Amino acid sequence: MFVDTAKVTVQAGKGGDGAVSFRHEIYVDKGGPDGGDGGKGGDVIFYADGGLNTLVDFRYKPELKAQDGVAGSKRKKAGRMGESLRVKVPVGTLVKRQGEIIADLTWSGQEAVVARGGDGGFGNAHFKSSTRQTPRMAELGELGDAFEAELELKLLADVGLVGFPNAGKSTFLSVVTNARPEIANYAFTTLSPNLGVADIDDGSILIADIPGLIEGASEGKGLGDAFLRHVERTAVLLHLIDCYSEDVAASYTTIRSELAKYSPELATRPEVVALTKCEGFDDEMIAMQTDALRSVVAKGTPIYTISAVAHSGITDLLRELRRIVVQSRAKEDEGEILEEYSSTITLSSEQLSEHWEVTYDEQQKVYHVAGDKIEKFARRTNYDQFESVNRLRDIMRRMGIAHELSRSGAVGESMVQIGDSQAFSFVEQ
Ligand SMILES: Nc1nc2c(ncn2[C@@H]2O[C@H](COP(=O)(O)OP(=O)(O)OP(=O)(O)O)[C@@H](O)[C@H]2O)c(=O)[nH]1
Ligand SMILES: [Mg+2]
Repeated sequence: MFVDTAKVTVQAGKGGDGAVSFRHEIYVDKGGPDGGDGGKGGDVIFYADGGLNTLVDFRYKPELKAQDGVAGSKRKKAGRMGESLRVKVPVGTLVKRQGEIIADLTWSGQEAVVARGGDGGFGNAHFKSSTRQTPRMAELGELGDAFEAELELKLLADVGLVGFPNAGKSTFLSVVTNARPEIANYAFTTLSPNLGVADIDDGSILIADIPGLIEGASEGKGLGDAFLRHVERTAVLLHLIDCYSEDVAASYTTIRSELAKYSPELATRPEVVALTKCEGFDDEMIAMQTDALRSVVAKGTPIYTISAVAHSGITDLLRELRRIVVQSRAKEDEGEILEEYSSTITLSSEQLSEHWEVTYDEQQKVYHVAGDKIEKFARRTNYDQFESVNRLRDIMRRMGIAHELSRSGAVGESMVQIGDSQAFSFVEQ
């Protein structure tokens, strides 16, 4: 099992501002208010896609931004909604916000809104009442959610490379994938597992390269067999056998027996065998080595001859590996489908608390009001419009906040600040 991580900034769209406008009609001096509402900002939506298998793409697009909503306009015309940004992520991606899981995308097609677009502001058409015939105020659109999302993906390799040290495992990985493992002409060059994605035809497979095994690995010889856990859930094992080896049959059977000692189940995994470093051998020699192998591998196990250096035999081998991977994953899916559908998205929905609190800052001489709901109203207030600020004062009155401010000593010209919004006088001056 490997863990891939990435950090991306997600930014949902801002809501469009509401409009202030009045109907123009012939013979009517001043028509009623007809300013439309702003459109909602676009969401940032992640959806799981079975065709992706790493988060590597996110290293190159660290900022994911949805479109802003458009402001409302006259004749009660609502602003267009901002377009949501849909982002493809691999199946199995966890999305965290400050360490807390907000989405867990476990099946292909599943989606989660990870950042919500801001609501659009109401236009002045909304604020007409019997006492207010010509409202010269409109709400501002709200800012969209923005935060740094931590993505985490536990990777299951599709193909595990097994073989003696120096067999050419890391070289193979470096030739067929984007991975750049260390390669050298001595045993135990690889000390910890490497992972790479190989593209083949219209798909890709994830290949894990682990340190070489030797006889007695199961008793801790060499680097031991503990690294086999990294290939335990692969769909297929690729045995790489050095064509220069004097006894290829023994090379194969030694590795097989170490696998069986580690886990009898692993020993039943589909296998493909490949003779490596073949570019320097003639056909006769290759046929001899292949025959020797044929006598020990299970019937039906394909044997390939490849050269990583000369890039020969590679495509056919990858195709065969992919065929086995697709086949075996399809079988697994059938077994796991019920479990998958019972998974939940833990994205918390917006629930604003009505609760508020008033505090007085002696130094700044400002009354601070904190509370989810009132802060939301404050964020939507356009402080340049006195009517908008008056509406905010109204809301404070209805919520009992104004009463509390008076009790705490606020007078008409006292300054009040709600959340991080702009400060304003308690009573219109
Ligand atoms: N001639 C030839 N040499 C190769 C080929 N593939 C790998 N080698 C050489 O074989 C040596 C070992 O290669 P590695 O890829 O490091 O082998 P490994 O199996 O990863 O070895 P460990 O990490 O020690 O288990 C290096 O010197 C490679 O250059 C090949 O196709 N042809
Ligand atoms: Mg290696």
